[in-house]
Amino acid sequence: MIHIQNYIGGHFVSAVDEQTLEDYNPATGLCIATIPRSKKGDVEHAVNAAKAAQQEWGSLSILERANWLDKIADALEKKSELIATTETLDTGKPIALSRRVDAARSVSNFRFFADFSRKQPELKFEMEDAMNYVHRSPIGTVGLITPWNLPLYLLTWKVAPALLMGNTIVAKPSEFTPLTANILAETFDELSLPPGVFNLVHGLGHEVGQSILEHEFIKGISFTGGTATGRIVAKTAAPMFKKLSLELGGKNATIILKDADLEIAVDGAVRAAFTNSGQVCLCGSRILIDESIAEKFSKLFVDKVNQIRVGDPLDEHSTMGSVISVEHLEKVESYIDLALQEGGEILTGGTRKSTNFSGPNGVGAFIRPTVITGLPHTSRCATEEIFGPVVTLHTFENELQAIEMANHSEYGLAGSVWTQDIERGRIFASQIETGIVWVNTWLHRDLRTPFGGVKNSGVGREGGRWSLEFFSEMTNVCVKDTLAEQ
Ligand code: TXE
Repeated sequence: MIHIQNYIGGHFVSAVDEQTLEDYNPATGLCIATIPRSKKGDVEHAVNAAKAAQQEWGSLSILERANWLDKIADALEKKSELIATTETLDTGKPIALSRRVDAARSVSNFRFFADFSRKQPELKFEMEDAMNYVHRSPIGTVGLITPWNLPLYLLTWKVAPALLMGNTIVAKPSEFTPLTANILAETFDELSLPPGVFNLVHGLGHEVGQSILEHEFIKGISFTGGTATGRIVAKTAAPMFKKLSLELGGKNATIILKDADLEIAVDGAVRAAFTNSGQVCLCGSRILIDESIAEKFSKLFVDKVNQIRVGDPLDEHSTMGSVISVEHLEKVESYIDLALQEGGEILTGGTRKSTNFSGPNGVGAFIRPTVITGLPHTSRCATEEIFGPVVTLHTFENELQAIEMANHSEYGLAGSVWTQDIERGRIFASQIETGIVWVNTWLHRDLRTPFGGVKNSGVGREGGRWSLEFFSEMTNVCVKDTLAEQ
């Protein structure tokens, strides 16, 4: 059992009122850590530390800060195995996934933004008799609030550009997954990042999270989490004219066109459906299939799903671990029960009760990957975000209907299209109302591209220059060429 502390002003400290929360390993049900149950007073301390550090950090050149990002990347890379193991203990995700995705991407987030910043041309616009220079400066102190599905991956996705652009930070990870954020704070401490540049406060969303949103000195909020919470964030921060970036939920369609290479499409659809037990906002949780190939695709898909090894997350051969908590598992199971009430048919998987499955060691939040068919694409299971290893299959008669079905969603984050005619795929993809569409692939990421959603999936984009723009303020300096008049 480890006792995590906040990291404020370069010191590890308890919450002001010494209150704590317990952190559990969802695969074993055991308490593995305690964290501070921070509140408003802790946020005040963190903001004061950030204020004190702002001038010095903000006055460094972007190249000096880029060098800092490289140093952080190097230090995190040396801790990759520790990060992967810790992430697996905190989330229940398979160790192979923690290594390949969470630990690796936490390093590349810092390295990418360091390199990317060195290639940015000076932003200027020439007139006949004047030159406009666009100057970027820090926002100041920013609040970064992150979820439990990809804890360090998503925290570093925000921390790297925020630091690069000269901001100071008050960060709050999910209370379900505090451990790797603590490793990040330890790394900053070891590197002697100037005290107050990065501050980490742990605790409950509606307590310390809300206090971050409400603090007048925090000038920008970058939030990733559920749509419902996103509404609270927007309602609190918008009237204070804070800069706001919201990456919220999704209900993404995987669309199988009739000329798809079935082997490739099945592989891709299974990855998109069940990676991280379906707990990725980009997961393909509804699969739309051309009716002419539906029977063949469904059989191949179910056979592939049945090869998924739900096991001990620390076992390198496990391809699926537990979900984040028993409470979340019960929410997922409630949708499986609802699907049956709505007339759906389970092709494989089901609740723990119906499959008599309780996981590799008889405890923990484990459930088999579940495939449901026979539901209309307008059903609750096909339109609400379940955020677990559950997908629904639907058929369409033609591409127009497929686009209508794909766009029949309050969400608009991502999607994927599978076809052997890539030009047709690209044109088809451009009609899907989301922020991201992959053609013949999924979660293939170029960090320079804009990342984010529309509708209830969020507001704004991060990634590449969009992150640099979000985490800075621009001043346009227009210089008149007085000689031009003579
Ligand atoms: O997100 P929450 P959770 C979806 C998914 C999941 C649902 C809830 O549907 O079931 O969101 O997941 C903090 N003021 N996604 O619980 O509740 C909270 O402490 C300030 C999609 O993780 O939104 C945590 O740090 N902060 C998502 C963060 O917000 C508040 C990934 C996210 O918590 C707060 C994860 C408040 N009032 C879940 N209330 C994605 N898009 O990737 C909570 N928080």
